[in-house]
Amino acid sequence: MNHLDAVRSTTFGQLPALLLTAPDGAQASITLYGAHLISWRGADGRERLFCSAKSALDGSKAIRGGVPVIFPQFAERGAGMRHGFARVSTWRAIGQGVDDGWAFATLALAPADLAPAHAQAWPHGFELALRIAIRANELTMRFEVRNTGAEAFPFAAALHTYFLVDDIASVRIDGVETEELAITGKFDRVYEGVAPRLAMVDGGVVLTLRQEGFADAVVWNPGAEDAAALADMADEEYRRFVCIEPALLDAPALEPGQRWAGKYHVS
Ligand code: TA6
Repeated sequence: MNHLDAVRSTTFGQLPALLLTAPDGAQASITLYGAHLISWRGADGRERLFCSAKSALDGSKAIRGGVPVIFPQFAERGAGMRHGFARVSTWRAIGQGVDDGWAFATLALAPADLAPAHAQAWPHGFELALRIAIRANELTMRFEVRNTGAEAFPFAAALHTYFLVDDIASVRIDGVETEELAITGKFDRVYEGVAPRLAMVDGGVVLTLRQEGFADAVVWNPGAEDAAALADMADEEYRRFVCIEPALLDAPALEPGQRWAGKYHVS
């Protein structure tokens, strides 16, 4: 494969997107809207990310599935918009290519990229960079936050990953609790200070999840009732995913000129 074919411009729904293809055949799609990793297939050809059949794919609402980037606020833990503006802003592609067999793309977001209402509501100087790379059956994401302004700002960050599973009833998660965790209904829990290595077991598939810089993790599945109440999720779709999210929920304020970076590796 020609390296020029490693990253192609495409569309996902109505959204401009990048299609990454590693030399070994691993593939990923990333929309500029949200810098949202929407599909990831390892070299084994298996899709690993869930995306709802009812998700908006036109930029009118955050995508329901894939890996929403949560910044600068997690959920309703703050006075700003729920889960922050990063997932509903259009990022810029600033780098792409192949490095040591990894196909990668880097996307960036700064205040000038924001809708005026978002920039007004969060008036800080910042630069975000998200680098997504794939090779074989591995995915890495590196999320960097830089304070380019004159004042410190508090922030939270998360990669709200929706893993595609065969059946939520048979999923087991290792590393968040003292015993293996099974999801038997609606589940929404924040784990502060988690082990840097977690595992998700779904039938015969074991995904190893490693995080660095992200001190916390969140596990979520809406269960039948909450899923039915979500306009952008089909009633039975809650069976097909679990969100396991590397997160940083109580970071110290980022001082002017400082940067924070979190890494996530799935294999
Ligand atoms: O990460 C878990 C969570 O905060 C849940 O409480 C749940 O509602 C989910 O995120 C989805 O949030 P959203 O704003 O995308 O509907």
